[in-house]
Amino acid sequence: MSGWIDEEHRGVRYGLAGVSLVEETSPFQQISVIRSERYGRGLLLDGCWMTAEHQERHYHESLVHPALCGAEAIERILVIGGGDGGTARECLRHNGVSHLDLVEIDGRVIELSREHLPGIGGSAWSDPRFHLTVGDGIAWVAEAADASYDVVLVDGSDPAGPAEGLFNRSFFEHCRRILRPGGVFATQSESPEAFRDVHIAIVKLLREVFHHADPLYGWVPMYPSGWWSWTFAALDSPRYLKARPDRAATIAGGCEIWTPRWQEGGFAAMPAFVERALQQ
Ligand code: SPD
Repeated sequence: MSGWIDEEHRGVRYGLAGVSLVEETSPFQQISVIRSERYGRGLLLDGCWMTAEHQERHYHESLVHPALCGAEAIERILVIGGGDGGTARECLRHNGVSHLDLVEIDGRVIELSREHLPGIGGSAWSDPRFHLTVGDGIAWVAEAADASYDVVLVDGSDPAGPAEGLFNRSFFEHCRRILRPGGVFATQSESPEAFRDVHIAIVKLLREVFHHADPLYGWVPMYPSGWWSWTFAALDSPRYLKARPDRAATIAGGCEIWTPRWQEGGFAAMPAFVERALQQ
């Protein structure tokens, strides 16, 4: 069926012209794969845009590189969610990564992404450093040993349905506990426009749980409002704010969006209403 495929959010539609390729219900959610005219193949979960071939870099480069260019070490990485493989792909471009665990709750998201959107995970799926678990990320962090990861990245969907538990204090406290000294935590933190209160609540909570937490602002064109955020946190210093030149040099040439300068601008671009809300 060809036509408009929309995410509807609070009386606004965010849509692409295209055709539906797959509609199925997994034990966790409704999964849709589409082919759009503008951005290639795309994935929606429960009717919300997750990714699309020709714009996924806005999201994945923004989540990954400030964390991996800021952490003291990047040997062991944990990705919670991220079943399309894009976050793992960007992490594995860093030579210093020797082990990456990806824990995705919905095995069908992985299978359908590999079948219909193979370029998003790219070579990550066959990389010997990549270790896939289909399971509950919340249980994984609760059971992981203290100080067992250098970087923890949460690539979940919106805080409803299976992703709801990825945004609360207990989950964030476990993420803090399993980080090694000098480690960095990062999560997608919703839109400051379309999910204003949720965005502010995530940043406030991360500032309570970690000593340092700061949102970076960028764009994901098909997400509600297009204006998006990722929040980075650390215990020892806001080490994610500035990219280490050695790490940046190895990945910048292959990025479409991310550069050290773009990153600094993204952290500086906090809108006034968020700044005021965080001061209260
Ligand atoms: N509103 C959409 C938030 C989705 C975040 N995760 C996207 C998955 C891309 N790997």
